[in-house]
Amino acid sequence: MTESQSEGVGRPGPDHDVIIIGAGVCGIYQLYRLLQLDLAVTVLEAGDGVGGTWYWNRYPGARFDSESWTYGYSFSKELLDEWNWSENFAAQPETLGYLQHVVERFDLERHMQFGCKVDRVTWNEEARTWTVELADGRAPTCRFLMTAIGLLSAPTMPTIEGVGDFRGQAFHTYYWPHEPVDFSGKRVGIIGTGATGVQVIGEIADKVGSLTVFQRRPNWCAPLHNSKISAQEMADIKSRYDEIFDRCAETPGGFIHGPVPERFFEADPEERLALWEELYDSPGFGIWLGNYREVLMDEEANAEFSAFMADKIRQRVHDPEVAEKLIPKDHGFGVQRVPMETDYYEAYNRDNVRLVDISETPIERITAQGIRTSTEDFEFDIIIYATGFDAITGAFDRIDFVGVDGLKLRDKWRDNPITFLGMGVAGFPNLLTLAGPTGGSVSTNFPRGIELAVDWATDLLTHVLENSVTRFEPTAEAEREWVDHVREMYGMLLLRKAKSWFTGYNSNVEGHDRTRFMIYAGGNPRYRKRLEREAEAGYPGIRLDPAPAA
Ligand code: NA7
Repeated sequence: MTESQSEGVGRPGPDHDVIIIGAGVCGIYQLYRLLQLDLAVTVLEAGDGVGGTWYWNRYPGARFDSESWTYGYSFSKELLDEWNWSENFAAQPETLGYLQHVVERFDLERHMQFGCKVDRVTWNEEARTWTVELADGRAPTCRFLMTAIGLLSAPTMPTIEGVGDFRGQAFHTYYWPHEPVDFSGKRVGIIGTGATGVQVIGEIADKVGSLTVFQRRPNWCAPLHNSKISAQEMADIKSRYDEIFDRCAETPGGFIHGPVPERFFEADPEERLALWEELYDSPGFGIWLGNYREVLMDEEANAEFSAFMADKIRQRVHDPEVAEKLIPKDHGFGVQRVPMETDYYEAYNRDNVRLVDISETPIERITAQGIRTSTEDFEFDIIIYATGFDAITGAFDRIDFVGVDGLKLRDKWRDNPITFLGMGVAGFPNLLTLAGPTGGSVSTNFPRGIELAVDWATDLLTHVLENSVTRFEPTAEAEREWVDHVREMYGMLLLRKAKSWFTGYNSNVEGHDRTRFMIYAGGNPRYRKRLEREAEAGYPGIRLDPAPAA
């Protein structure tokens, strides 16, 4: 261990070699890798426990859309062998349990500090260190700073008048209480029909007294088809892990699902229909990511598949007027994140569930008793805000990043996030933005993406240390090239037009009610090759400075 490991009172140098912000899926693995390098590392986590996304999101129905057995870490064969998933798409408590198990198994918790809300981080040019200011007044320092702060970790409440006036219980889904919420006989209102709202609605419709769904824009949802995993199936999965991870490595999204090799325009209508029926009846994201590639790239192909999905909604929802309201008209299938559902559409066939289309009758305010639209007053016991996140850059914006010469990350990213490979930022030396905007991990099956990012960051740090580099910083030119490439990749997909978190759209955040270039849309394999090329060439996009002569 280096001298700087012990908290540095009276010692030269910073308090830590590395500070990682965040103890979620990404921070846990990064910590594991850095400890192998024998570095002095601490993880600062705002929550009271590990898990990140899976620590916070405890709302009813929260579960994977990734096959569970593609979500676990791949770095340890022993871990893979000993962990049994109970369902093909595990619910939040099981995933949190898995992450807690990993932390315990590899003895990681003693390097973590909880309840640490980071307010500001400041680069000190002379010392070549970062100072990390916490809300509790402490300010540890480090040589290298890594952010593992999540892509959907800055929840946003709707900007509706009167949100604070409601006298009943109210929760944003991200801040769901740790204690069980009693729904029986309760009048519940929910705002938001993204992936989260869709999971909540499917789960609680038969447990509440009444449920009123306030929908601004519907999404294209598809059946999850979750099921239990038997002991025998789990044994089979364990014997195939190499094959499973190889498959994930070759698909654009890091899932087992990748586009079929057949071409949409070469298939006749019967063939298309046969494939689509099969996908509709199959578990997971196959319907989105295992479809003809043209469905996500070509307007005509997309329109035809959207019509197929619209008919499915009409078949499942009994009231034709309600069915029409649930069919998106402003965007085609799959250009926004597809919510995976269990009994979602059937919920609207229940007598205790009502859909309110707030594009027709907007919400005017939240009242002490409930919600007032332009035509009606609703009374509730509980209001659920499933209103989403200031995605990807939001978690960065909530920390004051101050770089070289007082440059603020918030200002640099005001119009669009500018990074090199989604991993670093010019003007912010010795900072690695793991799972940062424009990186590949934010658009993939998350653990598959972050393992790539963490391994790359660890190799870079190893290179830095072996070459006595004390300051590294992406060049502005490398950044420009990367951002151009990111824009070019967006151009290939219809999702570039969508108003969704993929494009950084959020109507509740000033300046974010427009689309931005937020993710790397070129796919996991292409991203991996680009990262490998950079490392093999000795990091030409990053300026590597040795310690200045004394
Ligand atoms: P999303 O997908 O961003 O969905 C947020 C939902 O909330 C969406 O239906 C929004 O409608 C709605 N919303 C947001 N603000 C308002 C206001 N002010 N009034 C009415 N409705 C509003 O977030 P999720 O949490 O569902 O999912 C995020 C990701 O978490 C998901 O993709 C998974 O990867 C996990 P809009 O569509 O903007 O009209």
